[in-house]
Amino acid sequence: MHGRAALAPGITRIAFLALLMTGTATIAGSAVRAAQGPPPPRVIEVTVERFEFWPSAITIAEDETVVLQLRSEDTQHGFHIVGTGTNVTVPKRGKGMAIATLSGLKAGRYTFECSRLCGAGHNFMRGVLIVRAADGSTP
Ligand SMILES: [Cu+2]
Repeated sequence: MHGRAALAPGITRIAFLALLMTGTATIAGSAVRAAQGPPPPRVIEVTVERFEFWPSAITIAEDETVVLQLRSEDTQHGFHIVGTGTNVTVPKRGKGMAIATLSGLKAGRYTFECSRLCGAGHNFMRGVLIVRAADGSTP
């Protein structure tokens, strides 16, 4: 116990220094990005499980780019926004996530649904995407 305790301070100091340097590099990177272009898109996390999406209502703005990160809590599912080209497979729990980037959608209400057969309630697995118009009104 005593032997280990004597070693620890040195290791901790090196780890802290490395952390400090990494942190500095990250902050510098963000500053450069901010000066060069628009802020990164908004990320919305969506949980998918039999037989629902959460949140089941998502609101975005017409001129906004949004990244949806979809994770399953059980089996494989799909995420399809009816009337758009968005249709991704959401891997089963623990196997990662699906990414759907939304941009350039016209104002309106879109239905999204599961597009991979996942069980008895599959056909009821739906939600709504509301795209607000540029003037802020909701269709
Ligand atoms: Cu399904």
